[in-house]
Amino acid sequence: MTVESTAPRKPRRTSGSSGTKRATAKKTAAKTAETSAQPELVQLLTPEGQRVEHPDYSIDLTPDELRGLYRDMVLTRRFDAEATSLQRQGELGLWASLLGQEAAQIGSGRATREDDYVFPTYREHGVAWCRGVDPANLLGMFRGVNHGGWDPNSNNFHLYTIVIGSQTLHATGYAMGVAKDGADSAVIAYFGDGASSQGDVAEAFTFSAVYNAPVVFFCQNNQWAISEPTERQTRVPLYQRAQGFGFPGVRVDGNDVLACLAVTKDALERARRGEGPTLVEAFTYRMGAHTTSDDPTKYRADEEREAWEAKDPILRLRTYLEAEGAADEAFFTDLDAESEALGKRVREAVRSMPDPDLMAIFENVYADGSALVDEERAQFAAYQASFAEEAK
Ligand SMILES: Cc1ncc(C[n+]2csc(CCOP(=O)(O)OP(=O)(O)O)c2C)c(N)n1
Ligand SMILES: [Mg+2]
Repeated sequence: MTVESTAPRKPRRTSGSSGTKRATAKKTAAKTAETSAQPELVQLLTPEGQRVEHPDYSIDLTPDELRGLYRDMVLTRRFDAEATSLQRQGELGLWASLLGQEAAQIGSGRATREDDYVFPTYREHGVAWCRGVDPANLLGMFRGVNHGGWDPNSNNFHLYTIVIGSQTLHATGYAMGVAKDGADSAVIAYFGDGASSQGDVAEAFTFSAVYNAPVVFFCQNNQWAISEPTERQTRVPLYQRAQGFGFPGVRVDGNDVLACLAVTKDALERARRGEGPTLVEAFTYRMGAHTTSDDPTKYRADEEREAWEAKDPILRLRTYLEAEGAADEAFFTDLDAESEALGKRVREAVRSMPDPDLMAIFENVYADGSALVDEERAQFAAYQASFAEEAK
């Protein structure tokens, strides 16, 4: 693939746009649907669950592998719903739902190899699942009982990063290190459409291009950065940004798990071959609120969400599985039971998370200790002890 490959490609068959069915929907909804019928969008499974071919990307999966992707998406959605409920029940302080982005995350996550390294934002619950991070461990930070919840090196999955876009720089530096080590693994950095406006992301693009770093920039364009729409971030489709930095960009249907898998695999292999970075823009939609603290009805029309419901990533794969006879009723019934068991396990795990030792906040600040931290520790210990004295 060359820089020229960012030019629009014509798929052999394009999907029918759900936008045409909703001609009466409000302007925002019509606009969103319209953008999905783009010739440059890589798609292998239409919103109607129909398999289509693409001249540059192909994929041939066994029924078992297809069922595996479906299972990943269903369990991730179930876990995510449980986390939202736990926040509403007061068990978590906050939750950032991935609802609607399951295909982008499972497709790209399953494209990674065990020795690749992943740098997520705070919404990559599906990618975490693919990397083998226990879903319950994702919740400690959102409950406020730890600063992360897992050892990044156990699964090559970095801690969640809230500082928008900064992980693209961490990923670039890490990838430059991978190249210096002569390893043939790759690095993938996740970020959002809003993050694309951050200086950090521009710097990461520049450095990775100039140093030919083995990194894939995976942008989930979910159309919103809290209440700001993508048109406030860019005048050109985001994938085209890469061209100015001198590496390829590709836009993939982010609600098509097969296309996300194929495109990300291709980009990771390119990185492993020493051909440098790729920007993948997964064109998707944030179906829920930004976080549980947000109310999207204040800034976007219901019709927009409804238009995207017709492109649901899980439903389209189910339709395909059923049409192909690749999954029977027992598979779906068993998966329902597995989902419920996962919800229960996560619920119980969160409720039994021990409160942290408050003094632990002073640990791991300096390797050799510090007089200032010692003083603050002593002050805090005295402050805590004052409550015990008051109670006497
Ligand atoms: C440097 C920085 N600026 C601002 C924020 C506040 N903030 C948190 S999420 C967010 C929007 C991010 O949008 P996007 O990159 O599209 O990701 P999404 O939440 O849609 O997945 C902002 C501005 C932050 N966390 N960090
Ligand atoms: Mg966004």
